[in-house]
Amino acid sequence: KHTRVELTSLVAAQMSDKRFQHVLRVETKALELAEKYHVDLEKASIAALTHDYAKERPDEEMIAIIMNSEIDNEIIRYGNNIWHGVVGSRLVLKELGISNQDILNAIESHTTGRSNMSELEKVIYVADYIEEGRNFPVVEEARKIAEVSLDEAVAFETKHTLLYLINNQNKIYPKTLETYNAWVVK
Ligand code: DGI
Ligand code: FE
Ligand code: FE
Ligand code: FE
Repeated sequence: KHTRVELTSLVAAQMSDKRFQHVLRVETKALELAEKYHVDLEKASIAALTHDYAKERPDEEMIAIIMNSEIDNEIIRYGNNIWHGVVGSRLVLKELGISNQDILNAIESHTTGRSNMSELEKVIYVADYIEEGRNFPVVEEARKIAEVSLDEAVAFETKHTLLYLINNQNKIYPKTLETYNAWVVK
């Protein structure tokens, strides 16, 4: 088991300084949300620090990992934005020895969400969206909602992510729609 300091240097070695600074801001926000919503602080820290662990792996390596795993090969059509959480949870288990299933699920679901998210998964999903470095139009509103309700913050993020993807004519991953149907539809 790694100390927090060991974990931060293992993560920093996997990415640019810019992305590592994002990771540290996600950790700060995740700890804030975890405290407010009574989620285990150590798990929140570990999940936040590792959530983008695979984001800068070369595409060829990511594709090889997907083809040699039980992951549905259909995911290959969607690109790194969709791969890095799913592949990341496997790499964090194999390379960092982190085996807590709730943490691995939080890494796996951090980009798309899913229908049945644990409180830790919600904390990571929301913290990634509202960390202090983010500055898209609705982020202030998202931060205000997250102060009041974690579930409402998940719903708001899911709706606005889908609106953004549709506006940009991006391909929608089925899990993103699953999350929309579970969290946004009344
Ligand atoms: O890794 P980060 O940049 O910190 O954030 P993230 O992992 O939450 O999201 C990465 C990107 O993935 C973000 O620009 C939104 C995008 N995304 C989320 N759902 C989908 C998606 N992109 C596509 N094409 N389809 C989706 O369903
Ligand atoms: Fe990510
Ligand atoms: Fe996110
Ligand atoms: Fe992130």
